[in-house]
Amino acid sequence: MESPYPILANVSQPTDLHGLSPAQLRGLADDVRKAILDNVSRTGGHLSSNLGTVELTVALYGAYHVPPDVVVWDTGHQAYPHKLLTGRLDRIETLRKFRGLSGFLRREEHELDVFGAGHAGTAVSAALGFAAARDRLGQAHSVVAVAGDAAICSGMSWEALNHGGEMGTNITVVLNDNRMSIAPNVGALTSYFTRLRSRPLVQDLAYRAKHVIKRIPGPAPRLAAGFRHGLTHYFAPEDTGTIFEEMGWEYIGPIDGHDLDAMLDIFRAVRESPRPVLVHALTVKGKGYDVAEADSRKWHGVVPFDVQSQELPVKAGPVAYTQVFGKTIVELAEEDENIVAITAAMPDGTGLNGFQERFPDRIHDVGIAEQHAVTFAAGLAAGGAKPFCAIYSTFLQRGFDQVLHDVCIQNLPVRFVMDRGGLVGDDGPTHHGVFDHSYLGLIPNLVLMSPRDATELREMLRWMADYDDGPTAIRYPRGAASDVLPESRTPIRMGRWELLQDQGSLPRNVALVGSGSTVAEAWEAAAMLESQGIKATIVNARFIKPIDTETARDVVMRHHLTVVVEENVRSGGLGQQVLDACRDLGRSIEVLSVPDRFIEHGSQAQLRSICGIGGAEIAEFVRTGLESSVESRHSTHKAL
Ligand SMILES: Cc1ncc(C[n+]2csc(CCOP(=O)(O)OP(=O)(O)O)c2C)c(N)n1
Repeated sequence: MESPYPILANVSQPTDLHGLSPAQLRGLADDVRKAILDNVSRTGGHLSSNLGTVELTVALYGAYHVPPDVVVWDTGHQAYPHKLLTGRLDRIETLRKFRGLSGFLRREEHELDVFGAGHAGTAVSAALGFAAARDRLGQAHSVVAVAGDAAICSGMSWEALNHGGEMGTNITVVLNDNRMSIAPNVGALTSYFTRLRSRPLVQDLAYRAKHVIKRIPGPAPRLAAGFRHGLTHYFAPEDTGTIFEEMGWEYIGPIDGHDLDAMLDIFRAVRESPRPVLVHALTVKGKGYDVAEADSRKWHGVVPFDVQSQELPVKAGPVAYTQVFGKTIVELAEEDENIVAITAAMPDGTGLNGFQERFPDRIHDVGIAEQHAVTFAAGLAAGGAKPFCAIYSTFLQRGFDQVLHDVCIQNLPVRFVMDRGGLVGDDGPTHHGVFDHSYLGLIPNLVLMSPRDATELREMLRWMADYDDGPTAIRYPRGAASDVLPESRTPIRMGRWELLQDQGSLPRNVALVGSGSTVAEAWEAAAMLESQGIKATIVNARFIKPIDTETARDVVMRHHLTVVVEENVRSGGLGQQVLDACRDLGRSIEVLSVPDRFIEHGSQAQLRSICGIGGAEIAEFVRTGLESSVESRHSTHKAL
């Protein structure tokens, strides 16, 4: 049967593109776009960004010689065309599924995923590293970084542009400018890019450019000499010194990032440059799929959908933590005009979009700039405002020193709100928030909490809003807030846990200590154990820092076995704190946590199960643990 993607089906590596005619390359781009749409509609994933990079990727691989040339993709969420052009068409239907293709780039997945990503703003730095290694090893290939207009605004990209302009070696940065982050891009640089966009397109000069290039006699060396005099000179009439040129980069652009022929010409020329070049390509997010072009924000990351109906399924089911935060922060801000919110390019993902609509002058979207977001929040707090800084757990890792140095040493009341704490599911290892118990738990002054359900999140946020004595943080998981837990609840008090169910100290009883999502898992485990005659005391460790030492010691003392369950790595986590606090009690304490390795992508339930922290796994662990401890008590008696 003929493939629905006839040209793409015959491409297994980028150099295969070199044998294709311009018309075939255009056909290939159509195949790639169709393959993305067909497959993402079945698997879910990042749609709009990938529809926008189709021609750009075909042009890069048509012009560069990959390998040995190197292409580094920033973030990696826009690299599905790269996956398709590097022989992964037959596996694209496994995208983001357990043991299937990653939604980002991974060195383990393919040799041409030369540099893994998931967090934004790393490509220019990494590509410069490749270029410096090439120069050191006396090699001659070209190096490219592709970065979006939001990623390029991140601090790290500018640190790299600063460095690269001085290094002055062969490297091309392709600025993939679609004017969008996930939400519309923000900041002064974005306005600057808009001004650059208004220049005449390079294509309008293509005729002249071609003639200029043709007039430079001889092949590459002569062409390179041309570059030494400044390529911009040949391509752009208004070489009035863009910010990039001032920093030592040639600037080529703007260029229509969907004009395959023009891009092929430009990339072929730029490949030879002995100096750093930035190519400014204008693309359209969602290109080729009307609804995604019209609303790329909605279609940035999607669940499976029907291509024909052009509609995303409406989410049903229990309320998500993100929505609970979004609603509560608006209520709190109605009551206290000092409250301001900060997001690092994620107003939708963090749930701050409602706040943005209601209080447009009280939200600061700082762009992909988590480090700045944290220190900016510290300044706001020092200046007397009440900042709520909402950053996913995984992205706050970027701001670790800022949390420690700017917020916590000065004991400033910044409120951190971290969505996606724990295993996030299909985004995989770059996005799991399984380190925050550890990286925040080790910092003095910081109070860290995690809610067991939606109601507790609301109460914690209220408690946090009233707490002015120092920095606070709440972490909660991706997805629906659990509803399996008892409705009765105790008020939040600093550093105090909640005893959800107390079964007393009979020999076959066990104590389960959970925090956040693992309280529900412990609850489920308790129900399973009950049917096997094992009763479980359940503790809601709502404060991860400081822990409730009194309750921990009391519970551990009264139970033959205490199991702490946390959706975080073991090192530096809640379990280790409990072990430290109860070491002298001579009781058994076990810790179930995320193991010391990077966890793959898959569904959250699958991953919890693999990590041994799902309800069924907790129950099984307790059952075998109790049996073996009873057996060992028997054998000790026998030996005596
Ligand atoms: C450090 C970090 N912060 C936030 C994100 C979440 N994020 C993923 S893609 C994206 C927008 C990227 O926009 P851009 O670089 O312009 O690429 P485009 O999707 O428009 O192609 C954001 C904010 C991230 N991946 N990394």
